[in-house]
Amino acid sequence: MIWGEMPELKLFVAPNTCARVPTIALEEIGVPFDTELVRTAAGQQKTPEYLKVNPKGKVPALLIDGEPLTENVAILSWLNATFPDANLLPKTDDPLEALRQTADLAFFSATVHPLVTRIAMPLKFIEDKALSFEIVRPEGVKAMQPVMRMIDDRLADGPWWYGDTWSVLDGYLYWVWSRITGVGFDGDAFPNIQRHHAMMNERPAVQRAMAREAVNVDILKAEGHYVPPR
Ligand SMILES: N[C@@H](CCC(=O)N[C@@H](CS)C(=O)NCC(=O)O)C(=O)O
Repeated sequence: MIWGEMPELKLFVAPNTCARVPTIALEEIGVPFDTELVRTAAGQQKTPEYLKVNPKGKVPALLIDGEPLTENVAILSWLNATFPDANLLPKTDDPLEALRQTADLAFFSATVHPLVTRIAMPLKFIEDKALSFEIVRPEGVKAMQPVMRMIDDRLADGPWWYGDTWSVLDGYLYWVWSRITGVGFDGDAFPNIQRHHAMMNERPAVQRAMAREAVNVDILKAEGHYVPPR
């Protein structure tokens, strides 16, 4: 990437996945970018071709002028550093404060996301379908309660993760909440997160990100590769 020039950006995505978070971030920035659908239900993320992009076989991956960057924490941090005017994270000159923002991203990636997987994709942990829904999912729901309690309490002080200031952490929470409530997580005890979700749905960038996702859902449905949340 030549400094000062607009990089060419391509994001590898799949519907309902955490690739929604950088999609929202890119839409908030307003920079031109392409998305490439990865057919995860057909195992495309494990093909030699895709493993060259992300050897971990996961979405998202961002190609920056053809060079891959993986992991939401890194992708979102790079987008924030490259497009500072978009305020994906609150501006700060304090290195400790900047690391606290990294800690917040890592919290969603390393603590919250694995619990989402237990709730939304329990079959990843145990082959027996009945047991996965009877044991893995309820354990995930139980472990998620204090996490959502903490987030709901935090949102009592302001509509967004950082109070009055929207940030990409709100995009992360948006994806988490859609994913778990989409498979029956009871959100009644978390009114601040529900309000947060409704406010996110009003944001034009979120609507554009969801419209991009809907196009990919239609493609997968037409190909017979779409697995709806269940
Ligand atoms: N730590 C990674 C997690 C990526 C991840 O788990 N992606 C999931 C979708 S949410 C995926 O690609 N799953 C496909 C698979 O595991 O085969 C990140 O934050 O980018």
